[in-house]
Amino acid sequence: MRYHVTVLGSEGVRVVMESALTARDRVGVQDFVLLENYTSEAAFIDNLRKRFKENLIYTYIGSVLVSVNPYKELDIYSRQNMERYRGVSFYEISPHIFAVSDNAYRSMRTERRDQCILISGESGAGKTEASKKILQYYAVTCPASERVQMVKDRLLQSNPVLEAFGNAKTLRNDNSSRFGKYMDVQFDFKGAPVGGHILNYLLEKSRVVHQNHGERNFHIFYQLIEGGEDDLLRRLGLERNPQQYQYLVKVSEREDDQRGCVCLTVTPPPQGNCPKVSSINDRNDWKVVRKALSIIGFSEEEVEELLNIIASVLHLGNIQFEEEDSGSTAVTTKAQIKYLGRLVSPLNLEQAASARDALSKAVYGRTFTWLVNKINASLAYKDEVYPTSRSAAVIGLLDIYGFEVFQHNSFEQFCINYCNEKLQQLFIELTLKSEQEEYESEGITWEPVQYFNNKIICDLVEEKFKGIISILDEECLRPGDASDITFLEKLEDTVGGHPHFVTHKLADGRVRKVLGRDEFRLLHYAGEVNYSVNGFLDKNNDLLFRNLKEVMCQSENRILTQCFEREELTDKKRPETTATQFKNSLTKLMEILISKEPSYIRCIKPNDAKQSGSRFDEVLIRHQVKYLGLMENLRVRRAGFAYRRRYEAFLQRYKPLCPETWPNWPGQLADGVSTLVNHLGYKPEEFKLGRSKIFIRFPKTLFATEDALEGKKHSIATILQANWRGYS
Ligand code: AOV
Ligand code: MG
Repeated sequence: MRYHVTVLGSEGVRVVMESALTARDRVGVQDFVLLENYTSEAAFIDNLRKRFKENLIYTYIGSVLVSVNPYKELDIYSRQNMERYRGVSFYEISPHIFAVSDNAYRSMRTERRDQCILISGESGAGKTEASKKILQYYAVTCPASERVQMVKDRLLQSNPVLEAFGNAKTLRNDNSSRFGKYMDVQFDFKGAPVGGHILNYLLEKSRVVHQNHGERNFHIFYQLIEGGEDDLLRRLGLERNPQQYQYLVKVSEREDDQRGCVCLTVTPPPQGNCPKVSSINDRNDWKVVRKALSIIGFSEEEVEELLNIIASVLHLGNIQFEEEDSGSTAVTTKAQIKYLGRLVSPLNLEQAASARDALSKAVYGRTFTWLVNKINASLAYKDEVYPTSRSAAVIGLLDIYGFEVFQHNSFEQFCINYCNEKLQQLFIELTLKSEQEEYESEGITWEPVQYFNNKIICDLVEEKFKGIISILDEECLRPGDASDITFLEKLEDTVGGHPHFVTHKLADGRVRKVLGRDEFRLLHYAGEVNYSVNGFLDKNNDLLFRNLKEVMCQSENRILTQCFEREELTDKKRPETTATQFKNSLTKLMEILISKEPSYIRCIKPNDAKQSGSRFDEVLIRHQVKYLGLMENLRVRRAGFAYRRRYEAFLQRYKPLCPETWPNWPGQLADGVSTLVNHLGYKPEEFKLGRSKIFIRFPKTLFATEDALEGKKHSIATILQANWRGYS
């Protein structure tokens, strides 16, 4: 029996009194490239399962980190563990998000190159948690002065604030990001974080006025109502009962209430049931958010004005209308908000309610953007000595809303899933490109691997004139009888034959029953989604009545006056549609990401029940492995070679195994490696020497070398002292 010591995160240094091989059998390999049967999906999933059962949620595919959501707190994110990963070579220690963070940080420092960490995976897979762990890692391990400490605090505290206003419970995730977020952390020449900047993408505003059954509005509403001090609630005119607010009750029930009511002259007490979420403690979260706002630098007055807006949105939602004899509408609710009294234009009930909701959405959406700007101002890098100087380099963190499919999918899911297509495309282009370049620069010949390239789906959505967004915009601009249904018809005419687009109409004129007459289906890289076109035109137009805008411009609330500027009233130019704005912002995002050196974290969701423990739903996981392209990723990465390592690293690790390289090799590194592997008896077909790296074809060659190295160690005491970090 040999003694094998591994550093396995939560368990700290664990002495496994068994052979290295047995350990590998039990906990799998820490890098998929070391799988003997690397083309087998079953072997891949088996490895993932073995590790997941041991709470080893992280595994590499080369430099890509695969992470499986444990749905429970693991003791692997301690300060002590962060220190352990600091400055340690990527492969010398068990896989961890800290290793990826540290690696990006060191690349930034040594190569002076901007980095970005791209986190992808479907809703609930752990992207947002991952991005927070990375930020925490930098906050703890990077050097700090007093001023830097303030920046670190603000960077960290921006998360609870943005999550309060931009996250909500969905059926997929109790803390689902309803906006996309790209955050640059700016570092100075000493490697200290000195500033930050956030770009936000398309907030799902419709949630303010409507949520699907079992979902919630944005967290902040419940936090304020549950946690807000009595005094504050009194000032805001709020009651401590979410059920009192139409925007917080289940919409399906709200609609039930209203069905059959010809005119709503009294405000019926909303009967809906606001879903309580066991994983969320709104009262505690309120305290966290309140403190975070102060740390970021919000004044008491600003917080009060901000909360005033949140309260106003709730009041707005409770405003009811009645039909007058003339057919126009009057506000019947006791005018809780004076400015709404001005809504006297001749609208029918439905139009009045939708104007009210449009106002709520606009107010909330613009306040969210204001919030991001305010946080950015507080994070802005300011060099007091050299006011014009820039930070030395940045690390960008991308955490977007993950791919999502619900029973009912609308414009929001269309945008979210399109965004995920773009990110997947970037992943494909960059991984393929960089792998290809690596083999070329090392002078190694290899067989290119075929990927499913999802560019075809991106084109279907975004292509000029012919893509879905263009067609939607065209319908939005068309005067006359344009409607959601005419949009669908136009789609059928234009992209009906596209292999990734389906409607209820079959080519031979028959009807496909599984799809409604108001639906189209997209065959996304990550799966099929049926979208209902209802509301597409309105959501894309995102218009607000001019008189409502005017009223907002006159508001005394200083945040609102910044959100609704007077110039907007005189601007004759039609604003860009929502989808086009989103498309353009994504194009810019791709440019930003491409200019940086990327690292990847691919998040996987183990089950749909948000359940901890060992629920490893194989069907669900296989699906994700497939669409994330992990098997292709692995094949490209191997391209015939299981393992590669820079000469100096390889020599440093294995030089004790050869008398000529121990303790030091005096000559060229390549010659040293050559001498070493000859001594170890590597056969010519087992390896190749590139320009700066050795490429090893089979995992077993490397395992044999690892075992030989281990054999060199004489006793457990020696091993423990050396704190040997080996393959788990
Ligand atoms: P997402 O960001 O990928 O979904 P989250 O990061 O919000 O998903 O993760 C969902 C939930 O899973 C979290 O609230 C945690 O309870 C749990 N979780 C995720 N990662 C970890 C971890 N490393 N350790 C412990 N628990 C974890 V979305 O924003 O919906 O696309 O849009
Ligand atoms: Mg998220």
